[in-house]
Amino acid sequence: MFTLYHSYWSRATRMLALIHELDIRDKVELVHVDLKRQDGSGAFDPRNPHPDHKVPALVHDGVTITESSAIMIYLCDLFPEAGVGVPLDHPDRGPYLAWLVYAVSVMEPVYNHHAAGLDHPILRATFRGVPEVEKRLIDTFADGRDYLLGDRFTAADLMVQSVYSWMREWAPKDDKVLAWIERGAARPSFAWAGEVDAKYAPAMA
Ligand SMILES: N[C@@H](CCC(=O)N[C@@H](CS)C(=O)NCC(=O)O)C(=O)O
Repeated sequence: MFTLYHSYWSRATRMLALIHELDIRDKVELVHVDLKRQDGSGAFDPRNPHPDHKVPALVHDGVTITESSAIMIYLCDLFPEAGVGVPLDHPDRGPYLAWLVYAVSVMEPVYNHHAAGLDHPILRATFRGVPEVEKRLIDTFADGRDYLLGDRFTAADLMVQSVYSWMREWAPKDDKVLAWIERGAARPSFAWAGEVDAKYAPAMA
């Protein structure tokens, strides 16, 4: 059995979408936890097994797994029949892993630095910046492909697109990249994740 610790409008939203894509909603218990949010609201939730009190966290047979990319790779490998992951022996396995890791280890820091107004030679040397992220996406879609790896949707699309879910205005102003983001947002998994979040989110004024 799997337990997913999530919280509304967070990095766990992409994990909700993933379990819909994998068609394993009946195998995953969802536990909504409170979080300390950047607006000062919320608090650490003692039920959350994440060592830093963050989400997402997945517990599988008593083992806690953290980090969005790790959880995505783990679940996609366990449920290959859904076709959302890329198998070990497939030539796309390397690029698939690269996008999943690039999203959280480069894109998120780059946009966080951008949001915080931080620009420093060490940060640029380590992560590069927004222009490099944008160029990578624009170059990838320049050949007219529908998804990061070609003609089929994978968890890599879900992960990379999720970076723009809460920073949509920062998506590259490129028609092909924007069409790819729209394609992802039109998936039933995206709508379902939004519905789950809406059940817990405070009422909008
Ligand atoms: N690298 C982690 C980041 C997780 C993360 O920062 N989650 C945020 C929610 S978007 C959180 O739980 N924040 C609560 C806190 O910082 O205490 C991942 O991708 O899983």
